Amino acid sequence: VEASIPEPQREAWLRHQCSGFKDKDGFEREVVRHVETTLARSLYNCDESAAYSACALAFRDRLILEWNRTQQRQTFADSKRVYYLSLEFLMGRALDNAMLNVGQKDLAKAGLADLGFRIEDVIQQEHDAALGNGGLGRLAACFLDSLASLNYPAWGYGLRYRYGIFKQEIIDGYQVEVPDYWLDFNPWEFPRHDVTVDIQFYGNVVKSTDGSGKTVCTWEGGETVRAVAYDVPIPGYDTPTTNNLRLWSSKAASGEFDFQKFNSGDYESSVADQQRAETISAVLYPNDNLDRGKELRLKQQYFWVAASLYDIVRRFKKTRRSWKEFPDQVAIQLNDTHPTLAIVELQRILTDLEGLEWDEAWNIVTHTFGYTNHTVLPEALEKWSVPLIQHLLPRHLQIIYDINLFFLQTVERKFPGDRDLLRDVSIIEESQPKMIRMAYLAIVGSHKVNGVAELHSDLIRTTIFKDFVRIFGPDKFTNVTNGITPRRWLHQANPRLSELIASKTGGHEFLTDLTVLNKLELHINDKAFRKEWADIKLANKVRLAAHIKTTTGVTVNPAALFDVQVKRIHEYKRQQMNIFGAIHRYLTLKAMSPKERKKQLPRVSIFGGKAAPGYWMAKQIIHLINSVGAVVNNDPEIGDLLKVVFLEDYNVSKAEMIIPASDISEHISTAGTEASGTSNMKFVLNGGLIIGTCDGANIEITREISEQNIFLFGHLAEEVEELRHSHVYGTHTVDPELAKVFDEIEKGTFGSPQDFAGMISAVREHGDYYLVSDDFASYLETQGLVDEAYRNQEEWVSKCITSVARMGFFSSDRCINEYAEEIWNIEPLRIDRGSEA
Ligand code: 73E
Repeated sequence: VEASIPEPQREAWLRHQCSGFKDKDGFEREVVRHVETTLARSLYNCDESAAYSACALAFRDRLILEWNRTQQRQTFADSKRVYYLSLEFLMGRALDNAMLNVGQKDLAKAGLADLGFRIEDVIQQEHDAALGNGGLGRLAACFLDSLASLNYPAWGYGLRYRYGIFKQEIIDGYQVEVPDYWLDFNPWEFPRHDVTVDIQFYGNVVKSTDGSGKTVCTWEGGETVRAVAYDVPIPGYDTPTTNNLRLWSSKAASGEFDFQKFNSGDYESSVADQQRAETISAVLYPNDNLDRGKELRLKQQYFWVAASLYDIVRRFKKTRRSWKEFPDQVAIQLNDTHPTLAIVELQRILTDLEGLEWDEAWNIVTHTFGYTNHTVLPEALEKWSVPLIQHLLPRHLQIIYDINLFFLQTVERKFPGDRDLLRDVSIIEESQPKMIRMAYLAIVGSHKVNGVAELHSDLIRTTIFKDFVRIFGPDKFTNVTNGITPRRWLHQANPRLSELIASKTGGHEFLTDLTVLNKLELHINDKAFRKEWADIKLANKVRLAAHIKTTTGVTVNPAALFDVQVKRIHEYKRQQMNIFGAIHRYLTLKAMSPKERKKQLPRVSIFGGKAAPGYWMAKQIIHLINSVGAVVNNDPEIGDLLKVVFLEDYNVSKAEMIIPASDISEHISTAGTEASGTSNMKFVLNGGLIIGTCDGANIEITREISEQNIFLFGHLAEEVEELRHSHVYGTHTVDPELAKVFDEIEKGTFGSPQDFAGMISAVREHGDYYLVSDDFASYLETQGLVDEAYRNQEEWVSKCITSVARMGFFSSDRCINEYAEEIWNIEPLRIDRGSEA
């Protein structure tokens, strides 16, 4: 790498090479320098916010040096890279993570203390980077952490939204959305004003013939928008590897204004053009597991995909290799169907712009892409209308039709005369208007398709994609069970537990090899260890209780059983069943004599999660939870026996506080609906047990930790279809215990019954699609078992320790290694430590 600096200048460059801070003194010097110069603040008015900024800048400087070294080394080694395309990266806070990953949190803590700050308070100043909705976006963030920690040459590509997921306020029990403008001060991004790509939209396709008589299609775009790169360094844990997350921001291609319009006095329309361009990357769509088919969303997708591919191709071209080597140098993973246009765009680049023959180009394309499916919910499967694509991307529509034509020809050859099959697997749905089925396009254009947990991968093979298994054979479809990064979800979120584990397993090796946790089972009978384990859980609960008090005003007893359900609000996740269960508990307590009541186990029912702004039923669920809380929490007969709280604005940094404080968490989706779930893994890893259905990764968690340590209930996935059918065509009666709950709601106990009529009628009149009534008895019974088990604290703690010990499989490191081997065919590349380490 050094040899690339010209000889005459090399000595000067090397002599002045930056190296970042080496010790506490150096760190303090950097912080003070940033306060005084970068922030232009005096030391006398340096508040916590300024201390955060300066501390973040000091670490950023360090990261960017390692980032530089990593990028040089990876370019020099010329090895295969993986590109992870995701419309969402739910990163959360970066400072704590950066300090821990470079191994200098203790140093920073001491340094900040010298300067008069508590590190915890400084960390709390940071605004979450919330460029995602839920599990899909957080998975992408965990993957980036693992890719860097395992030294894989990898880049993430996404959009730099000006507004991330909205902030949720609860006002009078209702969700109110507030915009999340997060870019005021973001020390973690580096604008690359020199890295830009002009992206075309609209226009038309012109056909001509080249010198050799071949037909050439040229897309003459109608509108051009400029993509500007912003780079975010991603530090690996305990390694100098620092990968890149490149986020694209949109702006007008013609500079600030259209000067012609501006000079002719047409200020408004020149400003409007600029604003229209900037709108593309303005806001994250706040829908989780729902496709709305909006034109702006399609523009976002193409803008991001086209800029990323241009960048990837540009990097490949610098190696001067032949095109057929492209898949040996580049793997591109599609995080759901959102980036599927990348398949079409690469085919367009190779044929229209680079002059390759169709077949040769298609061979390259299909060997480059892998597609991960994250959901089977029909309302979440993306479809774009043909007229919309025709209007926005006319050349791409032609290419999609050609891809479909060639694909259907191969199907016809394999299954001659099967017209039903052709119709069923066609990328074009013959509806009014015609629709493009993006998942089908993604399957046809990729060499591997994976689901995210075993049950889910089985389901896609046997239901929504079964015809494609017949056509392509079973090997194209595979499973990679999701995982989570133990750095953020154990070491960072639960430092005391992490240290306790380190003390019993012989150091911090479990953070890079999570299977080392199994050593904990050797200490299961160690009294002092068990005591410390229980103390840590209690301390985490005390901290959450304080948060509940300051944010909701409700006093909860840290000795009570903390029952937590935090995730996006969705009918399939069944928060409604949870709150119906809480009402049932309330009614049961009310019906008891005071003497009987005294014997009951106190419980705190904790909810959190955002509803998509247009999701009326989800908002009703939030309102009911808050209304129940208002009654129950103020009932003197009930006292500590039951509290119901809704925590506002659930996000990554709140999760880091809530998850370690849970005794039991709820993962209770209708069987077959939650593809994996990843918070289930986080809760168990933090010494909480779970109550759940046989769905998603719950099944594999059960296999690992054993049935003794999980509370499973409810119908199985294979029973769901028949039950739904019987609701619609048979005689469907509501479970009698659930009927009591409905009666109470309808009596007005929790406010105006009309407010909750939709939730009740969904069960009673509209076929109970999510099987709330069918699973209710089993749910209540299992909650009873939870109470019973919690009474025996010794047993409970044993279950928790055993479960943690057996969670090694669920590291995102294991998961990323599977992708690397089975799908990407890439190898790690170690970066030497710089001179400072
Ligand atoms: O089960 C989760 C899964 O753990 C699934 O619902 C979620 O992905 C997680 C990670 O694999 C998911 N999100 C979406 N689809 N599946 C989605 C769909 C459209 C827009 C935004 C998110």
